[in-house]
Amino acid sequence: MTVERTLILVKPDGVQRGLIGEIINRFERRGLKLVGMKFLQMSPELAETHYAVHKERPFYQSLVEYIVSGPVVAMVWQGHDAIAAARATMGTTNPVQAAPGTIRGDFGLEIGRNLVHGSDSPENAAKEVSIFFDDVELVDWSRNTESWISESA
Ligand code: DAT
Ligand code: MG
Repeated sequence: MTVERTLILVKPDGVQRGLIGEIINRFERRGLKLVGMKFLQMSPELAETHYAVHKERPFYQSLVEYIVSGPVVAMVWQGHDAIAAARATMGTTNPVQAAPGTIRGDFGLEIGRNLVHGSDSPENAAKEVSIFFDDVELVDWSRNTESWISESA
Protein backbone atom coordinates (compact mmCIF):
# COMPACT_ATOMS: atom_id res chain seq x y z
CA MET A 1 0.00 0.00 0.00
CA THR A 2 1.26 3.48 -0.91
CA VAL A 3 -0.09 6.16 1.37
CA GLU A 4 0.00 9.56 -0.29
CA ARG A 5 -1.26 13.04 0.44
CA THR A 6 -2.68 15.29 -2.26
CA LEU A 7 -3.67 18.95 -2.39
CA ILE A 8 -7.21 19.55 -3.60
CA LEU A 9 -8.77 22.96 -4.23
CA VAL A 10 -12.42 23.72 -4.71
CA LYS A 11 -11.91 26.55 -7.19
CA PRO A 12 -13.92 29.82 -7.09
CA ASP A 13 -16.62 28.50 -9.46
CA GLY A 14 -17.21 25.50 -7.18
CA VAL A 15 -17.55 27.80 -4.17
CA GLN A 16 -19.81 30.32 -5.95
CA ARG A 17 -22.06 27.56 -7.28
CA GLY A 18 -22.59 26.06 -3.83
CA LEU A 19 -20.76 22.84 -4.66
CA ILE A 20 -18.31 22.75 -1.74
CA GLY A 21 -20.23 20.06 0.14
CA GLU A 22 -20.88 18.03 -3.01
CA ILE A 23 -17.20 18.05 -3.94
CA ILE A 24 -15.98 17.20 -0.43
CA ASN A 25 -18.53 14.40 -0.34
CA ARG A 26 -17.01 12.77 -3.45
CA PHE A 27 -13.57 12.49 -1.85
CA GLU A 28 -14.99 11.45 1.52
CA ARG A 29 -17.12 8.67 0.01
CA ARG A 30 -14.13 7.47 -2.01
CA GLY A 31 -12.45 6.56 1.26
CA LEU A 32 -9.83 9.29 1.28
CA LYS A 33 -9.14 10.82 4.69
CA LEU A 34 -9.24 14.57 5.25
CA VAL A 35 -6.10 15.76 7.06
CA GLY A 36 -6.21 19.51 6.39
CA MET A 37 -8.76 22.10 5.27
CA LYS A 38 -9.06 25.88 4.99
CA PHE A 39 -11.24 28.48 3.30
CA LEU A 40 -9.26 31.36 1.87
CA GLN A 41 -8.98 34.07 -0.72
CA MET A 42 -5.79 33.39 -2.68
CA SER A 43 -3.51 36.38 -3.28
CA PRO A 44 -2.00 36.93 -6.74
CA GLU A 45 1.38 35.97 -5.23
CA LEU A 46 0.03 32.67 -3.89
CA ALA A 47 -1.64 31.98 -7.25
CA GLU A 48 1.58 32.62 -9.13
CA THR A 49 3.50 30.29 -6.82
CA HIS A 50 0.84 27.59 -7.10
CA TYR A 51 0.68 27.82 -10.92
CA ALA A 52 4.41 28.46 -11.51
CA VAL A 53 4.66 25.26 -13.61
CA HIS A 54 2.23 26.79 -16.13
CA LYS A 55 3.98 30.17 -16.38
CA GLU A 56 4.89 29.76 -20.06
CA ARG A 57 1.47 28.45 -21.14
CA PRO A 58 -0.80 30.79 -23.14
CA PHE A 59 -3.63 30.38 -20.63
CA TYR A 60 -1.49 31.26 -17.58
CA GLN A 61 -2.87 34.80 -17.12
CA SER A 62 -6.52 33.72 -17.23
CA LEU A 63 -5.75 30.79 -14.95
CA VAL A 64 -4.32 33.12 -12.30
CA GLU A 65 -7.23 35.56 -12.69
CA TYR A 66 -9.73 32.72 -12.31
CA ILE A 67 -8.17 31.22 -9.19
CA VAL A 68 -8.08 34.62 -7.40
CA SER A 69 -11.59 35.61 -8.58
CA GLY A 70 -13.20 34.41 -5.32
CA PRO A 71 -12.50 32.28 -2.28
CA VAL A 72 -11.35 28.68 -2.54
CA VAL A 73 -11.37 25.66 -0.24
CA ALA A 74 -7.92 24.10 0.13
CA MET A 75 -7.76 20.55 1.41
CA VAL A 76 -5.28 17.77 1.94
CA TRP A 77 -6.63 14.26 1.44
CA GLN A 78 -4.69 11.15 2.42
CA GLY A 79 -4.96 7.52 1.41
CA HIS A 80 -3.75 4.68 -0.79
CA ASP A 81 -2.60 6.19 -4.13
CA ALA A 82 -4.44 9.37 -3.11
CA ILE A 83 -3.03 11.44 -5.99
CA ALA A 84 -4.31 9.20 -8.79
CA ALA A 85 -7.52 8.33 -6.94
CA ALA A 86 -8.37 12.01 -6.43
CA ARG A 87 -7.64 12.83 -10.08
CA ALA A 88 -9.87 9.99 -11.22
CA THR A 89 -12.64 11.32 -8.97
CA MET A 90 -12.10 14.81 -10.47
CA GLY A 91 -12.19 13.71 -14.12
CA THR A 92 -10.06 14.90 -17.02
CA THR A 93 -8.93 18.54 -17.29
CA ASN A 94 -11.48 19.45 -19.98
CA PRO A 95 -14.94 18.80 -18.49
CA VAL A 96 -16.41 18.10 -21.93
CA GLN A 97 -14.30 14.94 -22.08
CA ALA A 98 -14.63 14.09 -18.38
CA ALA A 99 -16.63 10.94 -17.69
CA PRO A 100 -20.06 11.27 -16.14
CA GLY A 101 -19.74 10.37 -12.48
CA THR A 102 -16.64 12.51 -12.06
CA ILE A 103 -16.78 16.00 -10.53
CA ARG A 104 -15.84 17.75 -13.76
CA GLY A 105 -18.01 15.40 -15.84
CA ASP A 106 -21.05 16.01 -13.65
CA PHE A 107 -20.73 19.76 -13.02
CA GLY A 108 -18.47 21.31 -15.67
CA LEU A 109 -18.54 22.35 -19.31
CA GLU A 110 -15.44 24.49 -19.90
CA ILE A 111 -11.75 23.98 -19.24
CA GLY A 112 -11.53 27.46 -17.72
CA ARG A 113 -14.26 26.59 -15.18
CA ASN A 114 -13.33 23.09 -14.17
CA LEU A 115 -14.19 23.37 -10.47
CA VAL A 116 -11.30 21.54 -8.83
CA HIS A 117 -7.54 21.29 -8.66
CA GLY A 118 -5.68 18.15 -7.67
CA SER A 119 -1.94 17.51 -7.46
CA ASP A 120 -0.54 15.39 -10.30
CA SER A 121 2.57 13.75 -8.78
CA PRO A 122 4.11 13.07 -5.37
CA GLU A 123 6.68 15.85 -5.96
CA ASN A 124 4.04 18.44 -6.88
CA ALA A 125 1.76 17.26 -4.09
CA ALA A 126 4.47 17.86 -1.49
CA LYS A 127 5.21 21.28 -2.98
CA GLU A 128 1.55 22.29 -3.21
CA VAL A 129 0.63 21.07 0.27
CA SER A 130 3.47 23.15 1.72
CA ILE A 131 2.30 26.26 -0.19
CA PHE A 132 -1.10 26.12 1.53
CA PHE A 133 -0.41 24.42 4.87
CA ASP A 134 2.09 24.52 7.72
CA ASP A 135 2.94 21.12 9.19
CA VAL A 136 0.98 21.92 12.37
CA GLU A 137 -2.16 22.49 10.32
CA LEU A 138 -2.18 18.90 9.08
CA VAL A 139 -3.90 16.52 11.47
CA ASP A 140 -2.66 13.01 12.03
CA TRP A 141 -5.78 11.15 13.13
CA SER A 142 -7.16 7.62 12.93
CA ARG A 143 -10.51 6.62 11.59
CA ASN A 144 -12.26 3.72 13.20
CA THR A 145 -13.58 2.66 9.79
CA GLU A 146 -10.05 2.23 8.44
CA SER A 147 -10.10 -1.58 8.22
CA TRP A 148 -13.27 -1.38 6.06
CA ILE A 149 -11.41 0.81 3.54
CA SER A 150 -7.83 -0.47 3.63
CA GLU A 151 -6.93 -4.15 3.70
CA SER A 152 -3.63 -3.49 5.47
CA ALA A 153 -5.16 -1.41 8.28
P1 DAT B 1 -5.33 19.74 -14.27
O1 DAT B 1 -6.08 20.85 -13.54
O2 DAT B 1 -6.28 18.69 -14.76
O3 DAT B 1 -4.19 19.18 -13.49
P2 DAT B 1 -3.31 21.12 -15.85
O4 DAT B 1 -2.44 21.05 -14.65
O5 DAT B 1 -2.77 20.64 -17.15
O6 DAT B 1 -4.72 20.40 -15.60
O7 DAT B 1 -3.73 22.65 -16.08
C1 DAT B 1 -4.05 23.48 -14.97
C2 DAT B 1 -5.32 24.24 -15.29
O8 DAT B 1 -5.07 25.09 -16.40
C3 DAT B 1 -6.49 23.37 -15.72
O9 DAT B 1 -7.25 22.93 -14.62
C4 DAT B 1 -7.27 24.29 -16.59
C5 DAT B 1 -6.21 25.17 -17.24
N1 DAT B 1 -5.85 24.67 -18.58
C6 DAT B 1 -5.11 23.57 -18.88
N2 DAT B 1 -4.97 23.41 -20.20
C7 DAT B 1 -5.64 24.45 -20.76
C8 DAT B 1 -5.89 24.88 -22.09
N3 DAT B 1 -5.42 24.19 -23.12
N4 DAT B 1 -6.64 25.99 -22.27
C9 DAT B 1 -7.13 26.70 -21.24
N5 DAT B 1 -6.93 26.36 -19.95
C10 DAT B 1 -6.21 25.26 -19.72
MG1 MG C 1 -2.44 20.15 -12.86
